[in-house]
Amino acid sequence: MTSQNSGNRKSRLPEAPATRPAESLKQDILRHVLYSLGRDTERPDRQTVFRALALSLRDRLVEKWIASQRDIYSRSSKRVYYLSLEFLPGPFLRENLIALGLENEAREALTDMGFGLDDVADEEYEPGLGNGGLGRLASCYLDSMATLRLPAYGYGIHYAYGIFYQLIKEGRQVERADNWLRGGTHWEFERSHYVHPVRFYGQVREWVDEQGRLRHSLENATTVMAMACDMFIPGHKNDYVLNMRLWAAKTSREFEFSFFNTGDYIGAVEEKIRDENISMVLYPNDEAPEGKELRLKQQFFLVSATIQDIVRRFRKKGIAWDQLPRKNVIHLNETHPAVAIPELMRILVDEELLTWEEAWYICVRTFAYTNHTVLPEALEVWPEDLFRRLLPRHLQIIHEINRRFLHDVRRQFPNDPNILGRVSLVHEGESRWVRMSHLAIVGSFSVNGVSAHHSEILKESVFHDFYKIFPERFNNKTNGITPRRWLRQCNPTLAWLITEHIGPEWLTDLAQLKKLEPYVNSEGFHRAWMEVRLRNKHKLAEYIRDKNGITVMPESLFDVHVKRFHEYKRQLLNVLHVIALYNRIRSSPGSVTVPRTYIFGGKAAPGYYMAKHIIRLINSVAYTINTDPRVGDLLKVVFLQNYCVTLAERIIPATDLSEQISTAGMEASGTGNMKFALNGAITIGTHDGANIEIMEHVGNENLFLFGLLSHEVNEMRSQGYNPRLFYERDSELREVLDMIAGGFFSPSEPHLFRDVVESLLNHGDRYMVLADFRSYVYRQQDAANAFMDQAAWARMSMLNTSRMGFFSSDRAVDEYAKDIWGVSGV
Ligand code: TH1
Repeated sequence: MTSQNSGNRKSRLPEAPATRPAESLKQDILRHVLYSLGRDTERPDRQTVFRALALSLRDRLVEKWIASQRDIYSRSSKRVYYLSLEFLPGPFLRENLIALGLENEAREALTDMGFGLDDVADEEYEPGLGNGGLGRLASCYLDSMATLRLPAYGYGIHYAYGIFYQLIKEGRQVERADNWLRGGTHWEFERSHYVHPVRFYGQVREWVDEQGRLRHSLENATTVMAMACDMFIPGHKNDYVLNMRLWAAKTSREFEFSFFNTGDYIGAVEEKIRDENISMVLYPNDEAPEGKELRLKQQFFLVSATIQDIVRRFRKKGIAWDQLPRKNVIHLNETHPAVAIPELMRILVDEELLTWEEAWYICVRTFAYTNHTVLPEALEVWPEDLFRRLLPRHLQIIHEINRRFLHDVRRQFPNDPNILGRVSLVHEGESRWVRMSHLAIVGSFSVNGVSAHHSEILKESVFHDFYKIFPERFNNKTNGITPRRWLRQCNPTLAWLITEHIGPEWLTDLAQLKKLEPYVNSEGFHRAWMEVRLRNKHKLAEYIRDKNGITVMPESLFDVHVKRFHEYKRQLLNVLHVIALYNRIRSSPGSVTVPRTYIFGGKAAPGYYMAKHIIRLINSVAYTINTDPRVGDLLKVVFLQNYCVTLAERIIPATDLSEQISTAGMEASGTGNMKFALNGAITIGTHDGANIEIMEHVGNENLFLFGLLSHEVNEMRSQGYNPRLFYERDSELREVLDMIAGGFFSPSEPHLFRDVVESLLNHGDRYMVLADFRSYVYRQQDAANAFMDQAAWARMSMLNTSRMGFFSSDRAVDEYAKDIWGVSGV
């Protein structure tokens, strides 16, 4: 490494040899096969070649990362710290090749060695360190932060086991541990010398120091070490690389020899193992906190290690603490890392001896918070007792924040005494709970929602009191997705067709897709567009035949519903319609003219009974329909197991109709909706989350919206929603529900799905499935009619793609950078 160049943006670390890039890449691969992996270069297997290629790319990434860090340092830029309990990066190989501009070189190098790039890329097993949209959003944002050259860092947890691997066995979801590290790690650097202590439990000692100050310290704490594991996120062809630092828990007890001296050697080792459990597994609950002690430990573990890193970098500058917010912003992805607020207070007050007022002034200018959900059961709360036991000093600090906050609120709203109970950071009832969203709002200078509609709901209902108190904090940042992964990488032929017509600038300026619009009237472009789409559908059909043994027609309408299973996402509404179509085919052959392939995918939280039951229902319906000879090619239903980023990349480019049918007011944004539309699928969806903005951009005539609006949902509920009325009035719906309840799809266990119907008819149908059924059926008929006119459908498809520019994560991150973070590219 050449140090005389440090700080110079143009500085490159060791010059690459003057050979052809493909040749030098091949030499690197062979070197890694031999020296890093210890294998014979004569006949490496595919997995070995994949790993050697990954290591060769890591070499290039780390060089660029060091140079990027020097740039940030020398410019003394304000830094962004993005804290998230989840990241879902997906497979790295193709993404990194594209970003580094080495795709063709890799293809050539591998061909030389007798391998195909596609086969080698298929060897990669993705890190599933997130549940769904929230974690994937964090990864799209890192990609954009790197492409925009922002001085940013992602911080998360290095779970040894990510989201479970889902198997479907006899129609049921079965969970298997996801041992993503079993093949070794080829993308990251484990920094075993680089550890921070994290302290839990213990008691708070209050004492008075020589200057007469009241001091607080933690005694008898348990210490666990956090070890950094770094992964590199390159910007798109800009030589800039960011770091995603994931913390792995390591025991500190090696240093405690006394432990071993007691003679209980095995006991001591067991304790060591227990410490390392903290980062063992990702909690598999999407939008439903489990309230387990280990989860709170994980949150604090991430926060404590990260804040130590931030403070260490800040101290190196040697400037006053009140400059912290000018030089740093800490972004909280949901409330999961919100304990960062009392942790920074603790460091400033207890360790740096700032006054409370000074410390609070700094905190509130340093943190920003994104809310991702309004589901009441997803709002995170912790039992106060648990908090006190695990983080006694932090609870004291939260109480003091609350005391001062409520004091101010009382003065601001002297005539509304009830507001105090509503906004308190601690819910006081039979039991006491710490409300993490209230903590996050009170401790941040910015609170944003993730779509225009969602941000309005925050202001008008969920956080209305806070909006009255801090109106200036609330803002919207509509989610976005990275076009590098979600078009260029997952749909290379469509990307190529686009680039051929409008050039490659869309990759970093997605609004350029608008330039495609003149071509929607060109017959040649039409044909090429539909050929690419059909080829993608052929590939997916092959995959389905391989994995599920089901033959589907590539020419049929591919109707796709892939996302986490949750009742509010209403996979159940979809399957009710599938059954209605099935009944039409049986009762009046000829009435259904558009052949359809239904594709479902998604995981249910292992403890979420109804979500798992709906997966089982879909598989039972699929079996009945796929084996009924009267149906033939008109209808096929497929459940693809283990939906993940890798699988999404296969499915999305082959989709005609994208199902985004959550109950209005419940999906904060959705990001799958954007991925499908960007790839030319047409949306059938509700007036919810980002669907509304997608409609505004692509045009109402280019998607199919249906169903109640969110205020209608609220009105219907408050007037006393009676789902039975819909059942009684709609004979087609009645037949469908009676079949499910009567065991039509579960002949050997006739009562199996009765509770699904019960939840709709007798338990209030919380998600308004029956209220929206009829308008969904009509809209589905519109979609089928539209599909019959293939030229018109192609036009809609092209217009969707060309008008999706707004939904780039580059646009979203640029808004965060300008409006919230106050940073610009280096
Ligand atoms: C999701 C939201 O459901 C989705 O609408 C949104 O597009 C996405 O976040 C990104 O903004 C959420 N995922 C989680 C996961 C947990 C807790 C809350 C949410 S909200 C664990």
